[in-house]
Amino acid sequence: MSDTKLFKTVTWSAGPGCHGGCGQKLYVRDGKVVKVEGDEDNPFNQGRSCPRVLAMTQYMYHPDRITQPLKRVGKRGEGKFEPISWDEAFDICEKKMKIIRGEYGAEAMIFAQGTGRDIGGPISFLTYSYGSPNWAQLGLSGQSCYTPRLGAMKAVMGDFTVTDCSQFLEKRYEDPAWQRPEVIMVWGQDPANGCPDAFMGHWVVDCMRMGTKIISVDPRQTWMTTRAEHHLQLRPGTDAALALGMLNVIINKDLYDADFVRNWTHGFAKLRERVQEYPLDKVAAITGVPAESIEAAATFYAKSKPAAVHWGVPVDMSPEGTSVAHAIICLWSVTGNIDVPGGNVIARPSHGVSSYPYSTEELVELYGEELVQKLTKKRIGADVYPMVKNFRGWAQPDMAIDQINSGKPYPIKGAWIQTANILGGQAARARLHYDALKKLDFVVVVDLFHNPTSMALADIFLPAATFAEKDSFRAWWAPLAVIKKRVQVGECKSDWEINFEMAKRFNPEGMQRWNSVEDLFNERLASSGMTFKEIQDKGGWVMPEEGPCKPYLRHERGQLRKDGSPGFQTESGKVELYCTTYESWGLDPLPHYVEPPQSPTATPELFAKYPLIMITGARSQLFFHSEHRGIPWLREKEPDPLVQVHPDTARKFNIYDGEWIHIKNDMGKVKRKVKITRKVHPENIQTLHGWWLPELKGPEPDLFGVWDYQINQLIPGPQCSTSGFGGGQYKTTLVTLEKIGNMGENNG
Ligand SMILES: Nc1nc2c(c(=O)[nH]1)N[C@H]1C(S)=C(S)[C@@H](COP(=O)(O)OP(=O)(O)OC[C@H]3O[C@@H](n4cnc5c(=O)[nH]c(N)nc54)[C@H](O)[C@@H]3O)O[C@H]1N2
Ligand SMILES: Nc1nc2c(c(=O)[nH]1)N[C@H]1C(S)=C(S)[C@@H](COP(=O)(O)OP(=O)(O)OC[C@H]3O[C@@H](n4cnc5c(=O)[nH]c(N)nc54)[C@H](O)[C@@H]3O)O[C@H]1N2
Ligand SMILES: [Mo]
Repeated sequence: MSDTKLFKTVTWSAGPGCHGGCGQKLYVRDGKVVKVEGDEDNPFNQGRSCPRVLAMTQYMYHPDRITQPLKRVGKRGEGKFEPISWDEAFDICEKKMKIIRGEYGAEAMIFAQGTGRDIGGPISFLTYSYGSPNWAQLGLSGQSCYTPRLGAMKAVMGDFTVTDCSQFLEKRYEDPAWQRPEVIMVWGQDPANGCPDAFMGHWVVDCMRMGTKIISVDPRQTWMTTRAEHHLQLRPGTDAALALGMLNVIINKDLYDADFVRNWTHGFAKLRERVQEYPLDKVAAITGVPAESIEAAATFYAKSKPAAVHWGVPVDMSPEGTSVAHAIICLWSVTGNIDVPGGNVIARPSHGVSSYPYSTEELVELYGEELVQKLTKKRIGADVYPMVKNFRGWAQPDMAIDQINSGKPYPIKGAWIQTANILGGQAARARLHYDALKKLDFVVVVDLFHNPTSMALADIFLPAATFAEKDSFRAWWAPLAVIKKRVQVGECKSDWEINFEMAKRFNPEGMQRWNSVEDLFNERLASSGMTFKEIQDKGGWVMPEEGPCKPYLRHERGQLRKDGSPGFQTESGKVELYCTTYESWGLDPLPHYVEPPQSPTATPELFAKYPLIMITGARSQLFFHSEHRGIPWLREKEPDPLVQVHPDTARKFNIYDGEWIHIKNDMGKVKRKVKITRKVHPENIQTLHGWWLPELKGPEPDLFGVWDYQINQLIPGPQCSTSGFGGGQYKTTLVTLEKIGNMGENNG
């Protein structure tokens, strides 16, 4: 392979489709990537890759990949598209979107993204350049992914934290400043499968190898739970009750860190009062976890030093997700595990660079108070929900789709959909989204492959680049890294390039500041003191330097607050167990439990009809949400959409392993193949979301089989959280199982 060149870069986004920032080595021959391997020199992944990265060559050069801009020529949904040039595509988008802006105002365009890949930067840039307030993760009911946890952390402690697996230190586990967590409480997460939120799941496994013990909070059995010291197998959606029960034990048995509580927290007495409402017998009845197990796990967590909590998206998807997150924050706060080595360490983006403006505060830094205030006035949901107004500059997704339907208080006429498969995996109430989005005047989809969303809705399809084909940067959380373009596939362009060009057309005056995308990168990288090129020359990534972006004990050293005094970045300077920010937003200032909207006790009649609680979307390493079903190396490992059913439940429903059945509720029915397993509780079933079959017909009515296999047709809405963020019902929907009857070849 003498003519093969090796390049290093960092993954993020298209390809593996991930939150991670793994260093990868690309082997390039004749302008094509022929192999990808993990970069052992990169401190993030230390040489490791996931199956989806290893299948990159099949992804990049897939025969179905769209490599030229497309224009719809038949009726919408008919599947007739014709290739056009980029100039023509940009011209059409400009013209149509200017008509909408002229007739209805910029707010009539909604800019929809999916999960946090490398998209927050480019899509917010385009949304704000166009002048719309409506940037949204459209369809993600309750914005139930990380936002509730982030909002809660910001309100309660002024900063975000993550489990400390030494990821902020270049020498990693070898660095003497780091200490191994004695315990990691893995709460509603399956780290090794998902690697969510810029955290590499195998770091937990590394710690386990070195001796870390696990407490696992999960309604299922997983690789992690079977290796845990304590497995709390709770009823889905009852996490707040469990956390409050654990706090009850820790506070009443004096297992908390009295010094930390005295010096650094606010409202402990009120929290103590609140947890008295959650005695263990009551909590056991709610959660289904025996009182002795809760007491033992709480005691074990509190007595282990240092200890960390590592949490996942079920926290957000619990009813009142922001309150669940608050309760868990109280756990790590009263035990004094904040920003200590091996605890929940404060996570600031490396070098203060924002590659993805999470919070309103960051938007203000990028776009100025005036613009952000002006847009907030019209943002969907900002007048109703405190978190939408104050924490994150996203439109409230459940209200957004209802507004697209009703046209009130103002009409929505167009959608720019970039990195989101709304109909194929993101949206709860999938049918409602289909009906509503069909009514729009103009829809652009920016993606790499056709999917049910693009097939049903796109007027223009713009082909996006994978990570190997683009320049970008990331600082979520460490290291600060640049992604460097190595190859070109067809005419594909990066999301940054596409949005930069469109932004020029919508805001030519504002765009005079930058001649190129790289100019814009350099401006955003300015706080690092380095340019894109300079970071590239240093090898592509740099670790945090001494200061607010590097651990430990920054609250003691006065590195967190803008005024330079010791403490946390909150009103009181303390961790607000009693949260005055929540109070000022009209929310309960103390954590509390709310029963899921559908449940055996909340809706007994519904439960009589639909006696199983359906958990959806426990992640698989093979697929990222609705992606990768067409990648041979990945699909062959899991060819069919499965539903996990306990043997007792299978007996009750008279179904056998491998049988095709319907999962059903009042919203519809969806096909699944039965996988009998003790990994689920007899009262629950679990199935992966995001299923559509790229090998089936695309044009309507088929849409790649989405109406047969898309589980989100059964997920109800709207969300159920008073803050506006949290409470999508993806893990707590009531369903039943039904035999399909004579289905020919599908019937096993
Ligand atoms: N039932 C159920 N549904 C769920 C969940 C669940 O647990 N259960 N989880 C929810 C959660 S947490 C989330 S975050 C959402 C995620 O929902 P989405 O983010 O919409 O998920 P994907 O299905 O991966 O769709 C992303 C689309 O973007 C394309 N894409 C990937 N990378 C790029 C890129 O770099 N540029 C461009 N332009 N396109 C790209 C992909 O090809 C794909 O079509 O799903 C939610 N849906
Ligand atoms: N390979 C791959 N990686 C991914 C994704 C992907 O699609 N594929 N998606 C990415 C995205 S956007 C996200 S948000 C993350 C999500 O990843 P995680 O945060 O890990 O979330 P899940 O995989 O949905 O669920 C994790 C565990 O929580 C359990 N669980 C289900 N319901 C409950 C509940 O009510 N309470 C508790 N305590 N536990 C519950 C499930 O059984 C499961 O084992 O993964 C990211 N990483
Ligand atoms: Mo997510």
